[in-house]
Amino acid sequence: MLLLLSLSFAACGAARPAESTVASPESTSTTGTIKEVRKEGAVLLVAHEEIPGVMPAMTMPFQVDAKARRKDLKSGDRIRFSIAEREGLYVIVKLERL
Ligand SMILES: [Cu+2]
Repeated sequence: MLLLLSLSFAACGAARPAESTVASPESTSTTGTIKEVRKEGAVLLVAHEEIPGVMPAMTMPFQVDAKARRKDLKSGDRIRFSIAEREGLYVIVKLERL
């Protein structure tokens, strides 16, 4: 029983690192400048810094999770945000204005 338990812990531990490099962008945060606010803040066009291991610096649109949306953003604002991958798209899940 004890052996079985420790085995399953070991398996869990081994699986975790690979998973987190690919799919834990929950903790992947970066900064950027808003270029355009679309759909009342549901979509932001952002010129963002490099996101190490995810993508280089670029300007791209991001969907914003309903919980992270803000009404007070405008083009030119500097933001810090965190992204998570959902169905192949990067979605902003945390957002603050700098
Ligand atoms: Cu990008």
